[in-house]
Amino acid sequence: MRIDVVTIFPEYLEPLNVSLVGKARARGQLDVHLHDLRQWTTDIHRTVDDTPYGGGPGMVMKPEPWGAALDSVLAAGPEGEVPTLVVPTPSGRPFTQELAQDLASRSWLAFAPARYEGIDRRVIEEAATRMPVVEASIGDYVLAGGEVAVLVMVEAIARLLPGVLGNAESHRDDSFAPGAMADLLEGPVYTKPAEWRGREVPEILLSGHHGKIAQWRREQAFARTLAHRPDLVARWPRDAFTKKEREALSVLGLAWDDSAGRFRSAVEPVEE
Ligand code: 6GU
Repeated sequence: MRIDVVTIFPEYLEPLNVSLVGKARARGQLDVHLHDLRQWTTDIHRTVDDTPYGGGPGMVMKPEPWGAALDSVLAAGPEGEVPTLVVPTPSGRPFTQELAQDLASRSWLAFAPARYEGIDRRVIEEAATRMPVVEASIGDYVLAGGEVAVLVMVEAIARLLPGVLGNAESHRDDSFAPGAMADLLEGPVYTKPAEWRGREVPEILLSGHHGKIAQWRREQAFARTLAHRPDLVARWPRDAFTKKEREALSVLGLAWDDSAGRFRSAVEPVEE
């Protein structure tokens, strides 16, 4: 996969040289190109922002440098191909595991992280006439700029590329991976020693009963999801659970509500 990033802070992307992503680059699985947006400015001050039309606080990134940057990135890539342009912004669609998988299936991504109040809208509109554009947010909080969001997205995408994770099974059980564990948070994990500071590893994990261990892990995942993400509980389909698992859910106070068409707490209503 080829990745281009255009930013006024290329040094902010240094972590792309480290760990999983750094190794994927060294192995040639990821071809990352960083570009300083200011190289496409034409004035002596290398200006990338200006005041917003209509008034209001902050500054807006000017269209001309971004337009020239995207032209240049397009021209530098494989003949006849266009990248998918990813624009990190708190007003984008949620960056989910599903979106990470979609983006991981593409051969070329270009990231356009903004500083200030954002990029002049016409840049995104004009780019969309030439290439697929995805505006995405990594969560319900506001960062000072999109660079950290690029790091988050690139790491989530890179670990899904074939051959990047050591063990091909490693993302099978990820929280949010589609399949058996969809919409279920992962439960607790343990390693040696079996006793540490007076605390013992749950006995079931030492039992060698693989069926019972799998069942226990599922129940731990149910409890963790209920505690931390009741919104995910409301997405569980009834038929995703065996009779035995529905018993475990009822111990947690969760029962299928036929009129609501979802599981809900018999004790406290599940938050919307
Ligand atoms: Cl993608 N950018 C910024 N600036 N803030 C964010 C974000 C992105 N996602 C959540 N907050």
